[in-house]
Amino acid sequence: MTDQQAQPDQELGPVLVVIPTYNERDNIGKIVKRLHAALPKTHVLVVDDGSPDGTGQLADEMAAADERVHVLHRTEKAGLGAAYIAGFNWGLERDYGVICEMDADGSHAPEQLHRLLDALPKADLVLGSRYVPGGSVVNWPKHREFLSRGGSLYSRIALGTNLRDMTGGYRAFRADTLRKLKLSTVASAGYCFQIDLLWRTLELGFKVVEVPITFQEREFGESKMSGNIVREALVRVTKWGLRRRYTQVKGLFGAK
Ligand SMILES: Nc1nc2c(ncn2[C@@H]2O[C@H](COP(=O)(O)OP(=O)(O)O)[C@@H](O)[C@H]2O)c(=O)[nH]1
Ligand SMILES: [Mg+2]
Repeated sequence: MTDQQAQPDQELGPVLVVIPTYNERDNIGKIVKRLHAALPKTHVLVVDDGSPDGTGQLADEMAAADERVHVLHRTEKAGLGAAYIAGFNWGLERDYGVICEMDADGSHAPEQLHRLLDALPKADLVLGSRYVPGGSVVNWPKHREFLSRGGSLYSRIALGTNLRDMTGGYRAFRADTLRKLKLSTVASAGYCFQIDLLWRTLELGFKVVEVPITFQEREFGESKMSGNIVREALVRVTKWGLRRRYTQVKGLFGAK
């Protein structure tokens, strides 16, 4: 199937891709252009946290010239998680049937979005996965890959799932899945936001499917990844894991 054909519109409704940005002026134009070359009907929502480099203004210019592009301006850098929640809520207030996550920096190839969308009719959430057969990481420093693989492995064991890439940010949700996740109670900010949403989805019994993607490290601009983001994930995942074990043990002894 070609990229142009891959549109689940008829089945699931129009597709919105939410792209959070902080200082992505050199990237945002390119990524939206590539997305529309691959999947012309897709709408984009850029969620910009007042980027000092003028990403927000550039996005406004793009939106003025193209009705498929929308922009949500937020006043200060409040983390990836908060930006996505605001973007999801914007999409859920409109008639999108599918809402996707994608980084602005080119790490997630728009040409591969159809892989996620093609799998969505048989799933409630599709994860673009670096760590299933066919998936890969290109140009990432070894320590980043180690951290990412380690984070997924730890989450997999703590939360008892068989998913390989739990921290990735290339995803396609059915809007109906997102509606059930109680987004207003999500407090995770960084990487942990991805694990948090996934864990909520699994706990509700939704079907999650992984499809292979090629993750490419950014060429322009800087990563916003930090030690705090890693610590937040470690603490929260451990807490969810312990709670899960506690519930299991309680169940074994028939306690209420
Ligand atoms: N709106 C917003 N976007 C952010 C924030 N932090 C990161 N992003 C965006 O989230 C995406 C992934 O961030 P990035 O720094 O590339 O993280 P990395 O890929 O893990 O190194 C990029 O599009 C960033 O511009 C934030 O605080 N607010
Ligand atoms: Mg990146």
